[in-house]
Amino acid sequence: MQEKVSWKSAEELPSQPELPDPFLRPDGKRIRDRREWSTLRRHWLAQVLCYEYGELPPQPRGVETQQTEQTELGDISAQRTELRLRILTPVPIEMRLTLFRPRRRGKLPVVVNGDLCWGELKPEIVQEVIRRGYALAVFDRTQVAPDSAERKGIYEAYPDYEGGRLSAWAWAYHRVVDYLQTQPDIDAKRIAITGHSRGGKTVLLAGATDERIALTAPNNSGCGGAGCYRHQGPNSETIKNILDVFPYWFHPRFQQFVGRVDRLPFDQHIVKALVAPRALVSTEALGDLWANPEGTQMTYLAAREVYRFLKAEERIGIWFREGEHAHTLADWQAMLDFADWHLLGKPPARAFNQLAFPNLKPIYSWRAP
Ligand code: GTR
Repeated sequence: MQEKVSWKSAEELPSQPELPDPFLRPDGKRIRDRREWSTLRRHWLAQVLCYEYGELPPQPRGVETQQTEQTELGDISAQRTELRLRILTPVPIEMRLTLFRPRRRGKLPVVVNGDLCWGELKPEIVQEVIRRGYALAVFDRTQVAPDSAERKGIYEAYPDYEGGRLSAWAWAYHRVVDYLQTQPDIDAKRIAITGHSRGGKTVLLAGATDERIALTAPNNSGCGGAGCYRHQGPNSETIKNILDVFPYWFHPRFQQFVGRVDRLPFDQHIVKALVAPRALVSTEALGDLWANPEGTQMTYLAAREVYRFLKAEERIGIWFREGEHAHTLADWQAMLDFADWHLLGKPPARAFNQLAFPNLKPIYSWRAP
């Protein structure tokens, strides 16, 4: 059940220059017992949706599918299926989905990516996912809501809908999960989602809001994603920067935190903590300063306190590479190593707790109880 927030304006909210303590209940007491987390999690979820992204659209009546084409990919021993999803909202929404399945026995773990709006995935990425035994579902999130202020798609289905594009796109991921769960050859307990940049922000939100997702992997997601608002590394994107250009990605209520980030009741470490104890890895690029790699390390360390509290410390990871803003094969390989470890039970192929900024001081004084 979704909690309702009687929201306050930024002036009424207390100033919190430190990262807010995720273990602090609204009544001012800190939780001590793991069993108390699920109630507190619901509180944080409601806060995050209320002040930042807006609620996700309502559940549709269902999702219908139509298969349009099937091809054998002999070279990589896989099958490619083209589908059309028809999402049964008051005005139905059509979305294209491409599903690659490796030719293997048994139920398949699957990776979902909604960035088809930027073009097909490179063949070497598809090949790598397949080679490791995962199915791959690729779709275009902008078919649910365009990446502009235009109120098309979901906004025609629900004309009063107030959530921003990130919420609408996260909802699109959930509809792909609805479909995958009906597929007998897909392992519904091993669904991973990944996306880049604005697609990475989407993925973090989608993972935070749907417990059917086993692994959440935002790439270079920065501001509005895995980056911290209260710690901005050099030349990183601020709330003002992002809202000047992309106000429609967020709920209009977020605007009031421009220049008043200390009034925001949470920060992005809490969005990460909503995923806990499910697996979460963010892949980052050291040359992508706009996406705030320093601030992403900050949210990793802070959210790890929640994972530690839930006895799942290893299930949150971070991985940095050299280079610029992109979703490279190296990022996919890091994500797949994390998936092999946490979804398939293989020994970890690399470390996911290595800090790029070992001297960065935490901007919070609390720790896991
Ligand atoms: C930028 C935006 C970033 C990031 C990026 C992208 O213009 O400021 O937050 O989302 O676009 O999606 O590539």
